[in-house]
Order: sequence, then structure tokens, then C-alpha cells
Amino acid sequence: MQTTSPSSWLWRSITIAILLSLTLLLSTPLTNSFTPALAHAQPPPFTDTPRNRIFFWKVTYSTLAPDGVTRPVILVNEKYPGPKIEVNRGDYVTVVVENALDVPTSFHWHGMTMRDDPWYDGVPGMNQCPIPAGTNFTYAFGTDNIVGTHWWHAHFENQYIDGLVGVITIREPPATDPFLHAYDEERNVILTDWYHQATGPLLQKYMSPASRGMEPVPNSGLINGKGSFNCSNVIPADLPCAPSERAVIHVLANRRYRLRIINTSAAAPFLFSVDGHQLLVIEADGTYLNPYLVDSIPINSGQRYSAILVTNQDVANYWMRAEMGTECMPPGTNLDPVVLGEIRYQGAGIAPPTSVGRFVPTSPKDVNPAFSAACQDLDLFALHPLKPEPILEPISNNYDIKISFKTDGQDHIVRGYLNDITFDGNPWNPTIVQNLNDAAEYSVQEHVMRLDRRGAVVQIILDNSRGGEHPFHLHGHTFQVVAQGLGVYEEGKTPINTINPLRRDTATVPKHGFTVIRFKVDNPGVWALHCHIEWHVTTGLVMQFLELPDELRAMGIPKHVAKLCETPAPAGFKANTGFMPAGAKRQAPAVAAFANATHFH
Ligand SMILES: *[C@@H]1O[C@H](CO)[C@@H](O)[C@H](O)[C@H]1NC(C)=O
Ligand SMILES: *[C@@H]1O[C@H](CO)[C@@H](O)[C@H](O)[C@H]1NC(C)=O
Ligand SMILES: *[C@@H]1O[C@H](CO)[C@@H](O)[C@H](O)[C@H]1NC(C)=O
Ligand SMILES: *[C@@H]1O[C@H](CO)[C@@H](O)[C@H](O)[C@H]1NC(C)=O
Ligand SMILES: [Cu+2]
Repeated sequence: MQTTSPSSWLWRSITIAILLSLTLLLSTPLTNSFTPALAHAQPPPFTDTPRNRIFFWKVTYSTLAPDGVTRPVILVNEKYPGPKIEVNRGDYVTVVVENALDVPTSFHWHGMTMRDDPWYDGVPGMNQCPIPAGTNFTYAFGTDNIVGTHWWHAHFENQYIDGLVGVITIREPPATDPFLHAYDEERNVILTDWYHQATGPLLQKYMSPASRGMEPVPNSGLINGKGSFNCSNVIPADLPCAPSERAVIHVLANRRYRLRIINTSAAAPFLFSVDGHQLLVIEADGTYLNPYLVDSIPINSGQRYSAILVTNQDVANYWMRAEMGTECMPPGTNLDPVVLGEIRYQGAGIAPPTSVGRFVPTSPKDVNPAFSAACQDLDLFALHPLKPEPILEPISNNYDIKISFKTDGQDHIVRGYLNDITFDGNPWNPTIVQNLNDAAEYSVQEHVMRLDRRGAVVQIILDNSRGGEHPFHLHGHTFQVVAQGLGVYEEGKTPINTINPLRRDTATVPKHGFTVIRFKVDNPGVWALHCHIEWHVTTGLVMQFLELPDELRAMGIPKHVAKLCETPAPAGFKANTGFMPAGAKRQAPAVAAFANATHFH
């Protein structure tokens, strides 16, 4: 077992900082020139006392042509990607959302554990009722013990595919930042797949017998909200299309850039690389790592990595490549699977790069078996947190979750199942509110698992031996990834990562494989476990943990959160299925059950 003493942690941090600055820099002199034009907006200064940081967001319909093709979108403050939340660890974040749409919405803060703030996790039917059209709602959450690269996105129906996404960066105070001296500047690299149609029609087609469960295939991909689609290939041909510019990241030679790489895809996994350069991975989903050098990074929907790019090559322009894992996706006819952006060295001019491919290792010691097969994460056994923690044991609750897709034979629509349950909750009757009522009875399809004992260790075996890949995300926790592989997990036989396993919040369950995660019961709330392929959320690949229900009940619920549930489901929304397309069965929302609850504060 590894030590976790603070002195060891400090020692490791210092060693790594020194090693990084030496190994990365000695070969090339550091230039001290500073070009104001390249400087990004300054992050908030560090303060001794945490601050409340307030953001005002207006959610509206708009139109946008990020890859040249004009389409309807939904935006926050008219921005795509949406406004960035950048705060210091320990700050309190307040987001005032003005919903100027004619439909409800809600927001989830992916990577925030929402300790003490479980009502603001943003999942209708679990933690809140949707924010009604034309009203305001305020989210508020703390960031104690959280650092790194995260993101926010809408969690109502499939609105995030239509543009409701953005970055959350929680900065580490310099005094404790192990990588403070490992990089000079930072840049965001936001990757996404992109559709030329709004989600509504795509969803209607997907949730019909005709799709036979084939997910809508994206048309292109974007880096930092920019792409360049070939207008000759637009379908239908009369969609407005004009040439557009790719994302450009400006850099100076001989500097070190922390790239915060975030995959906000609805469907496609990407392989990210920069021609001619290697990448030193230092963070996964908010967990600092022992630095790990790779040529490319597979990054699945919902996942984040920070990697240091050293601009030690010839002064020139280089392609950034985000290659969609088409072998992990249904076949598409109108897809450009390689999304390009530019790394532009200062002094290299503006001609497009002529670089032709990913970094090619020249010596065997540079060869990094980054991932063992297509549609998988970076090698689990090669990534270890910088601050070691022992594997969680002994296991108190073991869940074997089988992932499958099938039709129920009634309507011939293919749906996703976790242990033969396809999720079907009521957004207007959330679990957190039902829990206030001691006699709450959850339906089978709400798929609620109770975790009653504080300190218990939960193991979840995600068994996907029969299907395609799924990036699974757990709300409210970072989990340990103790095993991942192909075939079927066998207790006692399959090797598990017992030494300082990776901790993150989104892990890929490989095609025809398994992933095993563990976490400790210590955070009262209602936490979704779901596939982050947004189409699979719609089709039922979702379940929920009701964690420490008694403590949660004693916490009550803020008045303005409870008030959300007083507005009935608008016409056209099927109140008992948050995740189904509009227009199906209609049903009144179940608000009466908690109308008189006494716990509201
Ligand atoms: C919502 O907030 C905005 C901006 O803060 C304000 O102008 C507007 O009046 C508010 N709307 C409602 C319905 O309270
Ligand atoms: C765009 O697509 C057309 C038709 O497939 C092709 O002929 C043309 O070369 C493409 N243009 C570019 C810039 O790739
Ligand atoms: C992002 O996630 C999607 C969905 O799993 C995946 O298809 C795509 O390849 C990922 N992108 C990157 C850059 O890994
Ligand atoms: C709430 O309490 C009031 C007064 O006690 C009662 O008249 C009403 O029927 C109650 N509503 C529900 C939904 O139980
Ligand atoms: Cu999935």
C-alpha cells in the first residue's frame, strides 16, 4: 500500500515540478518575450478567503454557423461554446439562469461533486424540477476540494447538443499547485461532434422503429466552436453554407502550454493529437496524474485531460487533429471524421499547416501503448494520481450492471437497458423531493438504488460484453477505476488495479468489455449514473443512487428549488418520462405529494 502522508505528497510535487522544468526546458532556451495580443483574459486573482462569484446567464434561441453551415442553436449569452466559469478552489459559484426559451431547461455542473449542495446538480426528475420557460432560477455551489478541468451543460432533454455547453476551470492556489512551474500559459481545447440539424427532428427519427437503434451520426466536429465543412457536401444541398475558419491556437516558440482538453460530444469519441509534438498528460477529470507522455489522447464524451504541449519544434504551423473513432460509431454517409485546428507559432505566418500526421515515435522508448484497442481509454494501468490513495476496500455493496439494447416487442423502438430496466422518470417529481416523504415509493423504471450506510464502499461492474462502447459518468463522486478490459469481468481472475488506481468521473466501458469502479458512500444526494452519449440518455441508459436518504431528508430543500415543482409540465411534455421525445403520452405532473412538506428552508 502506498503512503498518503502530506510530506510525501509535497515531496512528490516538488520533485515533479523540478523534473518537468528541467527535462522540458533545458533543450531549448525559454524566451521571455510576452506579446499582449496573445495574452488571454486574466483569471481571477487568488485571495486568501473564498469569494462568491456570480454569473448571469440568459438562455435564448439563436442561429449559428460554427462550421459554415447555418443551423438553429440554443445559447447562453449568445456565445458558443458558452461562457466560461473560471474560479479559484474554495470559491462559491452562483449562476443566475434566465430561461428565455419557450420550453423548460436545467444545468448540470460536470465534475462538481455538489457536496452540501445536492439540489443544484441539475438533473430533472432526480435533483430538481425543470426551470419553467420565461422564469429565472439560481444555482449555487461550493468548490472545496475540487480543482482542474470540468464543464457545464444543459441536462433537460437533449438541449446540450444544440449548444448549451461551456468550460468550468477550478484553479489551484499557487501555494499548493504541483504543476505551478510546469507550464507557462494555458489554452482550452473544446472538442465536439456537430450536427447540421437541431436535435428535435434527429431525436424523433432515433426514437422510432425505423432507426433500429442507430444513433444520429454527426456531420462534422468542432474545436473551440469552430470547424470547416466542405459546402459541396451539405445535405440537403439548400442548407445555407459558407466557407468558415478553423480554430487557431496562437503560441510562442519554446514555451509550455497546458492544454485543457474537454470532450463535449453527443456521440463521437475522439483521438486528439498535435502533429510533430508529444503531449505530457497531467490531469484526468480533475485528478492530477504522475506525468505521462503520449503521442495522442483518446477522449470520450464527458472526459477531460490536461496535457502540456512544449513548443520546441521548428517555428511553423501544425495541425491539431481530433479524429473521430468512426469504428466506435454507427456508419455515417455525410461525416468528415477528422476535425482539424491549427497550432500557430508566432512568426510562422498564417499559411495553413503542411504537417502530415501525428507524432511518429523514432525510438522504441518513445513508443507508448496509449490504449490497447479502439474505443478505449488511455491505459488504466499507466495512469496514476499524483497524490496516491489506496484502493477502496472492503466492498460493501457490489452491483453487477448489464448494459443492453433491445425492443420490448410493443412499439418496436430500440431502447437501452441497465439490468433489464430502461430508465423512465418524471422530471416534475424528482427523487430528492420524493425522499422528503417517508413513504416514497419509486417505480421500477426510476431505477433507484439506495445507499444507506455512510462509509460503505460501492463497487459497480459495468458489463458490456455484448455491445458498443459507452462512456459512463457518475454524478456526485469521483470514482476509482479498478478494472477495464475486453470480455467479461471475473472476480478474482481479472487483474485489478490495486495500487493507487486512477480517480475520475467518466470512464469508458469498452466495446464488448467491462469497466469496474468503486466509490465511498459519503455524499448525501441523488446521483445519476449514466452513459454520456446523449442519445443513450434519451433511450434509457440511466440509473440513480439515492445516497444517505435520511441525512438528505434532514438537509431539507431550499424554497426556490421546491418552488420549481409548482409549475406543471407544459403541454407536449410527457411528465412521467423526462428522457423521451415530446409529443408522446401526456400526463399531469405529480406535484401534490410534496406540496405540504415541512422541510423546506
Ligand atoms: C430574470 O433576471 C433578469 C436579469 O437578471 C431580469 O432582467 C428579469 O427581470 C428576471 N426575470 C424574472 C421573470 O424574474
Ligand atoms: C469538397 O468536396 C468536393 C466534392 O466531394 C470535392 O470535389 C472538393 O475537392 C472538396 N473541396 C475541398 C476543399 O476539399
Ligand atoms: C468524444 O466522445 C465521443 C463519444 O464517446 C467520441 O466518439 C469521440 O471520439 C470523443 N472525442 C475525442 C477527441 O476523443
Ligand atoms: C396541504 O395542506 C392543506 C392545509 O392543511 C390542505 O388543505 C391541502 O389539501 C394539503 N395539500 C396536499 C396536496 O396534501
Ligand atoms: Cu452509451
